[in-house]
Amino acid sequence: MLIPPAPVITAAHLVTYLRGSLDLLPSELRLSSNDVVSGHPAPAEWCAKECVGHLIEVERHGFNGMIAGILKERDHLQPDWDPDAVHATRNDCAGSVEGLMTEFVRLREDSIAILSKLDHDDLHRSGTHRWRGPITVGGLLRPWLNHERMHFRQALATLDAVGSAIACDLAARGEPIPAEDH
Ligand code: NI
Repeated sequence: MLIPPAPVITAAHLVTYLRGSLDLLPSELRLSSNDVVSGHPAPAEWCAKECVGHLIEVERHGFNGMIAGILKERDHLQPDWDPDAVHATRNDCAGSVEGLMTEFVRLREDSIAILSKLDHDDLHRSGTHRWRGPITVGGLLRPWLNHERMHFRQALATLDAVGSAIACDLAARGEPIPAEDH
């Protein structure tokens, strides 16, 4: 079977997608109860707030930060960072939705501003990513989009799974189900 090549992702396409989740994620999390945003579908799985915390850190270190570094200096080498240690330190589970959303919106607006200003020459500048190796600015657009889609879906699926589990639990005990948990 012939698999068609993946279409080229432009910075404008990525901006459209990042703007979409910038609108949707804060409204989804703010509309959900604290039990739902802090709940885990399974013990080893993230709550929705942790999904957003992960999006923030990978954007900060791997995409926004990487592109900003490449634009600033030749042969930029991504500073080393430990995603697991950063994730543990953030402790998003215990944090407030508002604090998390403020951080997410601020970084996301900065990312959109950076992407919106990229010109043809910028897209061909390159640096070295710790895990991906030598990469151009243009080469980071597809991985960024893929990463965003993956964890955007994960955050929404997590809210659905936890919300349904809480509603089932309340129904089983004959208790009223709050509107936002339906
Ligand atoms: Ni990830």
